[in-house]
Amino acid sequence: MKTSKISSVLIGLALLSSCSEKPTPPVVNYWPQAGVTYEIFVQSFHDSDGDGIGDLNGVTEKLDYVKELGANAIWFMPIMPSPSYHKYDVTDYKAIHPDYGTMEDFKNLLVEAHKRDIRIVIDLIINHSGSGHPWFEEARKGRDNPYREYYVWAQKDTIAEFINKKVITLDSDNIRQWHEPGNGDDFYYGFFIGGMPDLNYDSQKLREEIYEIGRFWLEEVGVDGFRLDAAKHIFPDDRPLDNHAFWKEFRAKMEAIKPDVYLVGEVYDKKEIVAPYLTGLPALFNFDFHYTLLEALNTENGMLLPTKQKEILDFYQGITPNFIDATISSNHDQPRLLNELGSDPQRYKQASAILMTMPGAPYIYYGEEIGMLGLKPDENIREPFLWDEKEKDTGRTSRIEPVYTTDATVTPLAAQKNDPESYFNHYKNLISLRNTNPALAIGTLELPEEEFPSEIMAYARKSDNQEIFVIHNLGKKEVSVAAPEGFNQLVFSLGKVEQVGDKFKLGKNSSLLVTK
Ligand SMILES: [Ca+2]
Repeated sequence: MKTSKISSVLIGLALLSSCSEKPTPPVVNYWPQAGVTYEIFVQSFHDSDGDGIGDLNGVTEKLDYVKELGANAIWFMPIMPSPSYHKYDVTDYKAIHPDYGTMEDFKNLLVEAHKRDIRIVIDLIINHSGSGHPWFEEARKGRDNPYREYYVWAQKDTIAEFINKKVITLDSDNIRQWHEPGNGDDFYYGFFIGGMPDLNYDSQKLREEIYEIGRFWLEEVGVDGFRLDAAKHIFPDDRPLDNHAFWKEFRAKMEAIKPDVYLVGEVYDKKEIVAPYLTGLPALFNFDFHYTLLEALNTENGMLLPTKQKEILDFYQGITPNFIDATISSNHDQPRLLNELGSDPQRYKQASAILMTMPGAPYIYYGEEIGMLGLKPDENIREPFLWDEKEKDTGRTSRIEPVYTTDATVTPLAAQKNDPESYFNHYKNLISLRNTNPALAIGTLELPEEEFPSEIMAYARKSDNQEIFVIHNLGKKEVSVAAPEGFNQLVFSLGKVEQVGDKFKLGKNSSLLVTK
């Protein structure tokens, strides 16, 4: 336990018995059920060859860093050939983008990651291809082309009313979903943009191609799993049952190749829409968690998140007991978390303390652990990681010109490592805490029976042999609260915490974890 790290911020916890006599509990790898996954945008992470573009060898050089942070897995945003900087419009499903390196580089990365017990999950974008994919180049040639059925086509007259229909959803602000290919009267369907034509899953031939791509990466290359982009859009919104059935089939095909394959899906919606996908996609991102966390912190509404999270978990449990709740506090599509929290460092630290002490399998978006900044457009929430001061930072990438994360606004990692109060050490301590306390990793979530002031977030985490009670003061003012009887042994604290009699005084955005 991290008693030495927290002693400087703890005042007068005289009645708490000391944790120092106890042996350090073992570090357990709880992935995939409850371990931590680190999301990397390769281009902005670490450059190994001096061309300014982050690359796979650059990631390999930083695997020890990922290990030090305490993450058990990495999710790579797209690494396949694609014309865009973000690479979500794939033109070759069985290759590595040349800017990122070679297939040999990637296989070497896998070997080195696995040596360190780090699993590798890659983005697989199969809702749509890029319009530059050879399948689409062929398909657009005409109705008789053998690849025509890989995409979704409609004769112009039959979709007249849809052509200019304005559709805005949570994950797309596209205003037009039917696009003109430039020849003939047929339009093609592209949910996001014209450059991303949707693949047609009514075509058995297309399905077989996709399963073969899955086999290639799992069997020939050796990845541990996939993050499935836009999983809700395989079929249009009025065909949810076909969507659920497709993912069940996809899972069965992938498990036949690799029984322990990890599949995490992006279904950007509320729990009622998300939950039915659990039968096909055993892990799903919890976007409600992200939004509710922000709302709770920004409105100082203590029980909003635990209540919501309990509701979600109970709802999922009703669908299947075997699911992985992939919790997030930010990702590559959201403004950086520190910006979302009013650039308040203490509130920011508390957000990660909440993420890491709640149930689920938390994801950390690269750079959050050093407090990177960024607002939309998307390029600016995907800025270069700061390894060291600019003059000394040989691995810093330069393909994206930073607007928000610069040496003037964010302390580079090298300096943060030496500061026990830094964001980096805060994240590292929290992950370590989670990986050494089974209640925090795999325990149930229990809401308290006691009433607390409105700005107090309180919950218990309970595993077979351990129970931890968690209290966060989301407010700006000091609040005095009592932990349940018998919970007098300190596990962790953040901010100003003071024990007075049988109560705890918690300062602004401070947190306390106690056990019996
Ligand atoms: Ca490079």
